[in-house]
Amino acid sequence: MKTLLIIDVQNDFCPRGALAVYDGDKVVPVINQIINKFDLVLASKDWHPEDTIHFENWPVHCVRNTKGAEFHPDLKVDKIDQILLKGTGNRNDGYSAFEATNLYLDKFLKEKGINELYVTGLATDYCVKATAIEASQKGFSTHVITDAIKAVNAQPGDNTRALEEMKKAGCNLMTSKEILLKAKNWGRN
Ligand code: VGL
Ligand code: ZN
Repeated sequence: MKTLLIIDVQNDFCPRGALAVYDGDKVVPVINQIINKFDLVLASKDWHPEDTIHFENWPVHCVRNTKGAEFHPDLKVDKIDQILLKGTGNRNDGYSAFEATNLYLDKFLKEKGINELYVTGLATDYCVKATAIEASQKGFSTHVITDAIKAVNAQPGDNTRALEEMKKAGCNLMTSKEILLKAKNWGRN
């Protein structure tokens, strides 16, 4: 089963959001263009309580049940099979989608016999990186779609370093164009 993982494409990470990622919204049309090629689509949400140690390091963002925590309005949400809520506790960051608390992601994927993941979303240097590296470490063949991710870049160079770290961890970096070409052999278009 070809599985797409969409990380945190939420209002607060898009322009005018509380923790806006530069050009964060630009991932939306790219994800929308490939979303139909996958058999299973999982999308995570950063889903924080109002009070969490996470907000010692970040502006308040993606508080559960707020507008900022909703998916970007243009994301094709009707194609999402399962939502993963993460960062839901008061005492952890919950950067990786494997830390989702509404579903045990590792077990969920293994029970379905899924061993390959395609990762997209926000942000490259935090939740995308944490999820992709953990996926690779857990034995999933992990592809990161480089034109479907954007970085916070709190420090210059964070984007480049994140891509390097993911590669080092065994993740395969590819583009949405390559997905569209590959998908022709997946027996569905
Ligand atoms: C994220 C910073 C704080 C992310 C979440 O989704 O990458 N970054 N919380
Ligand atoms: Zn967060």
